[in-house]
Amino acid sequence: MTETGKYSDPTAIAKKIHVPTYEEILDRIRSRYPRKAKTLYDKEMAALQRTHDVVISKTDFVKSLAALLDSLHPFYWRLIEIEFDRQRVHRAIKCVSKGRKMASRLFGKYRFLLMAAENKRELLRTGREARGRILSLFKKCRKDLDYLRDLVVFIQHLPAIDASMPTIIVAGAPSSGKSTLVRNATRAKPKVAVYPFTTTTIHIGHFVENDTKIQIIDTPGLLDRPFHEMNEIEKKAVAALKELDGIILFLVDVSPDAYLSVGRQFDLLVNIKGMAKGKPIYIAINKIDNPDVNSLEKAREIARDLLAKGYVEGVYETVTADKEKVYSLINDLANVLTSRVQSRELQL
Ligand SMILES: Nc1nc2c(ncn2[C@@H]2O[C@H](COP(=O)(O)OP(=O)(O)OP(=O)(O)O)[C@@H](O)[C@H]2O)c(=O)[nH]1
Ligand SMILES: [Mg+2]
Repeated sequence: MTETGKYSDPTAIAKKIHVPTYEEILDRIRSRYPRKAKTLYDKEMAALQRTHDVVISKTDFVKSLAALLDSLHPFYWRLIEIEFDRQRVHRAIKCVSKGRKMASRLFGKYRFLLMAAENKRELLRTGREARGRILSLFKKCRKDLDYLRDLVVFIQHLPAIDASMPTIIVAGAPSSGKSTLVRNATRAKPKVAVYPFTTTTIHIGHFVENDTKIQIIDTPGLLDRPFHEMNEIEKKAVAALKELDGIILFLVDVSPDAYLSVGRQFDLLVNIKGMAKGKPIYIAINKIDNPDVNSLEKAREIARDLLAKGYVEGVYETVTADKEKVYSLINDLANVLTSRVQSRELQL
């Protein structure tokens, strides 16, 4: 199975999924409650049938949601797990699925009991009991429905990555110029600002050149601290660095306004190397149009050393604010990616 086939676009699928609240299910049953029926038996039977039909159709979403969750790329799971508990999600799915199964069973049982009811009182009591028991199955899942509803809305807004497309993941400290690079290399327009932590989520742009199409991922800025100290925004960058296939472009800000010192930016690079699961890393020493001379010298020295040791695959110097320089950098990396894809294909 190809990666594309395996991981279809979850946002598009999630947009077709509607998770009702418990109240919505109740309202729907009430709005369709039979008003006219020839006999009390007909009325009770119709009410039972409607209750059953509505709960089953309103919870039909659980099948497509379970299938969607089963097929999610690990990158998406990692983003989801920043805000949702995976076990809780599975418990919620189970509550609804079990409710559906039990509802059908109760429906069969009470249909028979209604037929067998000997008088008006028994008919009314049996009908009420049947509907009550079916509804209570889903009343129990009330919070689960809310949880799944929030999850589906969250998935609807996830970034639409294509796991099979050659990818450059742009990473670095806050304010190092990541979004400026993505803006200048693609048509994506992530926000750029002088203050740190401008980017709060993953953004995707596409660089297209002749037959080559590359995905460029803008990530939130990272600090050189361990995972358990990171905030939710930083964890989104980690999700991309860990789970997406591709190469990492690490920007080092050598301007006098750099948010982290050069030393700390390279400490961050060591952290990233640990997350990268073997993905090639390229350094781009950035903002050389406005360098702090000491920072620039130090960055060059460390980067050269890392390259010599084979710790990183390449070192560039750039100005992300300069469209032409960005173009030439990305074009170069595009060639790296293309030859990487070709050598993989040869191996297969
Ligand atoms: N001098 C100079 N400034 C730049 C360059 N690239 C970006 N900047 C400036 O650096 C600041 C931060 O740029 P962003 O692109 O928002 O940086 P970022 O890495 O996306 O920042 P976060 O999203 O906060 O992590 C902005 O004021 C940019 O105008 C450059 O090549 N040279
Ligand atoms: Mg940014």
